[in-house]
Amino acid sequence: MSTSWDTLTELAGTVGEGTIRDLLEKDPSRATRMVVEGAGVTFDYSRQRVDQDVIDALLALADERGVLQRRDAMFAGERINVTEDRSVLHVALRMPKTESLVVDGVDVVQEVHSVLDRMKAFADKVRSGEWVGHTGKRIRNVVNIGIGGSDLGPVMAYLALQDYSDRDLTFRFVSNVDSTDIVEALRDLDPAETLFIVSSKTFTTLETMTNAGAARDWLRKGLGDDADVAKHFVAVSTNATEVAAFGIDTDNMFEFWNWVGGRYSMDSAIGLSTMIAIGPDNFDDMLAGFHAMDEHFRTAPPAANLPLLNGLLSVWNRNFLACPTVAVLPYEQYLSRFPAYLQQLTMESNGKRVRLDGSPVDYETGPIYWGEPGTNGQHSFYQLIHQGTSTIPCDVLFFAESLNPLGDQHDMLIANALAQAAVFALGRTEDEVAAEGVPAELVPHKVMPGNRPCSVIMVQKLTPFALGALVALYEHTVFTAGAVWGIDSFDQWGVELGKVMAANLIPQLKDGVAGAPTQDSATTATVARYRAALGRS
Ligand code: G6Q
Repeated sequence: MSTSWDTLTELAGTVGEGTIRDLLEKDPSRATRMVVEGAGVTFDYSRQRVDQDVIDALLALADERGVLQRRDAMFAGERINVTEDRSVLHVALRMPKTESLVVDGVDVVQEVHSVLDRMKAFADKVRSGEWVGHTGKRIRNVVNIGIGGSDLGPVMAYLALQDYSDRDLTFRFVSNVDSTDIVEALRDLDPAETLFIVSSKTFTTLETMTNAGAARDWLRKGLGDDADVAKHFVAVSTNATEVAAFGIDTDNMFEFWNWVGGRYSMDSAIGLSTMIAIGPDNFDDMLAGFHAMDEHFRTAPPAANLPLLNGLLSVWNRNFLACPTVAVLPYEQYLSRFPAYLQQLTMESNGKRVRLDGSPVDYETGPIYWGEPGTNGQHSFYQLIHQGTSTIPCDVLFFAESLNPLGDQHDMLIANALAQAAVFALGRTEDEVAAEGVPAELVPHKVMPGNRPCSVIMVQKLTPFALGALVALYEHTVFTAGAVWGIDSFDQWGVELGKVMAANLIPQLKDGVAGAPTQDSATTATVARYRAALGRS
C-alpha cells in the first residue's frame, strides 16, 4: 500500500508479537507519555500493543494517505462523499453562530442556526406547557418515530442525558416496523397529551412512514376523526414535499440537509427530542462539546490529536494485529445504548470493500464494534475477551464523578474498570497463578494470556458537553480509519438495497403476487411457506 504500510508490517512482527506487559515494564514512562487530552477527554493508550516506532509509522501512514488533507476538505465543505456526490458537513451543525461556512453560495452555519432557533422556540413551548394538543391539554409524552440514524442517536442521547431531562415528560422511541414496537410504546399513553416527532431524512423510509401512519390512526381513534393532527405531529426531514403529503404542516417541520448523513445527525434537528428532554441550553452545551472536539481534531498536532491517534490505533489493531472486532465498554449506566450507537456509526461508515475509485481493497477495513456497560459485561462476555482464542481490543470508558453518588459505589465501579483494563493488557501468568497456591492441573485454566490492547478513556463528568465531545471523538476516529483505507465512510449502499428489496417482497407476502423471474429460489420457497403458515396459499 505504501512505505509506512511496509514498515508497520515489519513492526507487527516485532512489537506486535511482543507483550504489553513487557512494554509497560521496560518503559514505565509510557503510562504518562502515551496519554493525550482534547475537549475534556483524557485518552490513555499506554495499554495498546505499540511503541513509539509504531506510533511514528502510523503518523507517517496518515501523512502518506492524505488523512489531514481529507480532514481539511471535509471541514471546507468539499464533496468528499463521492458516491453520493455530497459534502460531509456534520461539523457545521455545531459551529457557533459567529462563524461562517459558505458552500455552493450558501452560508450553512446561518442555516443551521436558523433551524436551531426554531427548534428552541418549539422545545420551550412544549417544555413550558404552552404547546397544547387538540383538547387543550399540555403535552406530557414525546414519541420519536424514526429508524437507524433517525433513531439511534436520539435514543442514546436521551438515555445518556436523562439526568438533565425534564422528568415530567415521558419519552418513547419507536423504530421497528414490527408492530409490537409502536403498540408497546403507546399502550399507556393518553393521545391528548402525546406529541409525535416523525424523524426521517428522506421521509420515505418504510418503517417510519408505516409507524407514523399507525400513530396518526391511534391519535384519531383516541381523539376523534376531526382531531387536529397538526397539534400532535411535527416532522424532522430534508423532504418538505413528502412531509406535506403526509399531512404535517411544513410550519411544523424542522429541516436538515443532504450534507448530514443519518448516522451523523443526532446534533441536527434529528435531536429535537433530545432538546425537548434536556432543554435548549443543555443542547447548546452538547453542541459546544462536539465543536470542541472538532476544533481539537482540526488543529491539534498529529502526535497529540486524539481522534487521529484513536483512528490510527484502530487501523493498527485491525490490519497489523489482525483483530476483527472492538469491544466498547462504558463504565457508566447512562451510556447503555452508546455501544449500539457506535455500531452504526462505525460499521455503517467503514463496512466497505472498495476504495473511492471503485477498486477492491486488498486489506481488511472496518472492524465489528460491540459492547455493553461495565460491570454487567464482566459477568457475561468478558470471559471470552480474557481467555478466548481471539484478541479483542477494548475501549474502557468512565467518568471521574458520578451523577448519582451512593456510598462507595462509584469507587467500586472504577476499581472494576481499571482491574479489567489491567487484566486485558497484562493477563495473569502461570507463575502468578501458581504462587496463589492453585493446584497444578488448574493452572492452565486460570492463566490469562492478556495482551489484549486496551485504551482507557476518562472524562470528568457525564455532561451534555462531554457527550458531544465523546461522540465527535468517535466520528473523527471513524473518519481517520476510513481515510487511511481510502474508502467512502459516508455512503451506505447496503442499507439502501435493503429498503428496495423489502418493498418488492411485501406484495408477494400479502397478495401472492409472483416474484420477478430473477428472484432466487430460496426466497420464493420461504415466501410460499410463510403464506402457507397463514393459510394464504
Ligand atoms: C444512516 C443510514 C440509515 C438511515 C435510516 C433512516 O446513516 O442512512 O440508518 O438513517 O435508514 O433513514 P431516514 O432518516 O431517511 O428515514
